Amino acid sequence: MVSWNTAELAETFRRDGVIELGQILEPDDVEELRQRMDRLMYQAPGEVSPKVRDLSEARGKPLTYSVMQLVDLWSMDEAFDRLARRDDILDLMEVLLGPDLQLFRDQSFFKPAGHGGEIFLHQDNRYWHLDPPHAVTLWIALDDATIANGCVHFLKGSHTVGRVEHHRAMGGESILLEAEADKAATVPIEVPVGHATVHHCHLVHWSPPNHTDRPRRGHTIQYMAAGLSKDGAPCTSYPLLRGRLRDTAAIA
Ligand SMILES: O=C(O)CCC(=O)C(=O)O
Repeated sequence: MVSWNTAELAETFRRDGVIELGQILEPDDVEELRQRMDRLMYQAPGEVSPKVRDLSEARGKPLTYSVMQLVDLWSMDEAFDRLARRDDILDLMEVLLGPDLQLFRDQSFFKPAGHGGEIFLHQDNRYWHLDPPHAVTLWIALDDATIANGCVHFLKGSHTVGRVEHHRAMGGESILLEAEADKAATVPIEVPVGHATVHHCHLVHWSPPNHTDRPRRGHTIQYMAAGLSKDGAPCTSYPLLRGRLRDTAAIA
């Protein structure tokens, strides 16, 4: 259990759209989660599970798995489920999002040693279409995340400007989108192993390739205020973590 100065964190979150939480996992927890993540990502040594998506996929190019994404680990593994429901984390989420909370999803991002690729500049909600955009990502480092191995870079304050235009990255060849925003103004936040950050779903961010001989594993959990809609449909089927489901009008 970690206890934070939540008033200070909430103030920084409102201003910057991103906060640093410090250490939230003990070394033993990190080791256990790494092993479980690796077992979910690989069905046999060197053989990527069919559930893994290759975010480095580009039209007409063979898959390289330079950025591996696995979604909803909480539904496949009890340790990830326990992590998503941790009381101290939910207490903090209540401060940021209000008393009624749902789990939108969790997802792991794995940039392999040597050839980990880029995640282009984007707003998360450009992919998710949550309305209103009352959702955040808890980003937990399962390896030291550094500039050299692809830590996340943020455009602080950009969560306040609403939706930003996006286009398909790599001249239209990538499966990923790229935001029309000032990449040069983004700042890296290096995250030591076991530490975490939280960012708003409208905050513009990206992460560079992994040029090191070490993997970069990040596990993320997406929390939302209860009662949002996604693609116009109410989010009624997502796990309720705290409070109750109200309608969207009560949150806005
Ligand atoms: O882990 C990364 O490199 C990027 C993750 C990301 O885009 C996110 O958590 O929203």
